Amino acid sequence: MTFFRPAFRHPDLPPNAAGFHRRDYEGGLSTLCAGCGHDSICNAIIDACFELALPPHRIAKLSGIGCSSKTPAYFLGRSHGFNSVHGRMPSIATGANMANRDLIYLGVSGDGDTASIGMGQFVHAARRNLNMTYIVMNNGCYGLTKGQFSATADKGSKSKQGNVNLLESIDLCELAIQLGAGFVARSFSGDKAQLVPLIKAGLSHHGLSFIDVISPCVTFNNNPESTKSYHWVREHSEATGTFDFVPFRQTITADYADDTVQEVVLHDSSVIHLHKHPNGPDITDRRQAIDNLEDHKEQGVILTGVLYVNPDSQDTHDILQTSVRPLNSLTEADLCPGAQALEAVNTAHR
Ligand SMILES: Cc1ncc(C[n+]2csc(CCOP(=O)(O)OP(=O)(O)O)c2C)c(N)n1
Ligand code: SF4
Repeated sequence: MTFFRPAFRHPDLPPNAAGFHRRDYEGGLSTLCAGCGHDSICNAIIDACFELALPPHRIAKLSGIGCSSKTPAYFLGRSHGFNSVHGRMPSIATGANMANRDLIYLGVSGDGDTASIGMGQFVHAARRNLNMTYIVMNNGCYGLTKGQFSATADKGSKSKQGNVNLLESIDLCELAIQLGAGFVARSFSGDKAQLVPLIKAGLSHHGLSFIDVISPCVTFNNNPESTKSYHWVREHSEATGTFDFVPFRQTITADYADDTVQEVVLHDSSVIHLHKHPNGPDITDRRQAIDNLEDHKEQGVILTGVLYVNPDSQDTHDILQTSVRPLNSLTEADLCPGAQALEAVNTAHR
């Protein structure tokens, strides 16, 4: 069930560069458990889209099934939306993206929705470097079906009932980097200062922007022995560095010491500034990004921030040279170019 917000808005609140107010990016009132990390991620999505001044009608939000996949009801109420079958969000996003590359695609999913039933779908979205932002609200359990361990639950972590997870966990960020996603990041739902610029950078990136957000399930998995709890993440996380995202419209005025800042220019000329530790790994190097994740894992530390960016990322459209125009705008003349063109194609294959 979705509850609607009252239409009232404070008259003095400033609009963004496109003339929209924050209210234009909100959705219905949340019905998730009070304190659920997923609600904080929804607020970060609203802030990111408002600050980037994205026209709401240009965004398509997609999801699967789960508490996390219910959340598109709580943000971007004026955008297009599609709530798909469990684990199938990437296929729907792929089809929509192929039919119309003009929309901005934002997929949200859970760790069950992506790493269990939807794994076969996720890996292909990553390897095709589909042009979309893909957010996983990762609580290490199936919240909607009462807290069973998911495939991202760390080995040895404990559920609220005291059960120990005996199986290895899947690191979705490492997998996304290996498979070809152009932008990969990890954050924590309780860290809005990091999460909002990460989502903004993801939305500005050309190709698959995968953002794994640790998002505690307060009802079934928020005990101190769960590695996806508020307590654990606050005690055991380390950021790749402080991070700024500068959209291409803004003049870059910051002046940083060269040896501690890594600058990455994205496809649309937006810039990521990573204030990293001196001699820290290069986030544009796939191999170093994976090693960095593994090194931190060995020390029992969750690495957050931008983990990998490919500034020369080529998305599915670039690779397959798909139609530049939305398919529904193609005419019969575009689709049926005539006998001469057919003859030329046939000759080319003889
Ligand atoms: C085909 C199918 N199998 C199983 C289910 C039952 N089911 C609903 S949500 C869910 C898991 C959700 O977990 P996750 O994606 O991590 O989201 P969360 O609720 O934790 O946010 C399952 C197994 C279903 N709806 N459809
Ligand atoms: S069951 Fe867990 S994941 Fe679902 S709404 Fe409640 S706290 Fe959030």
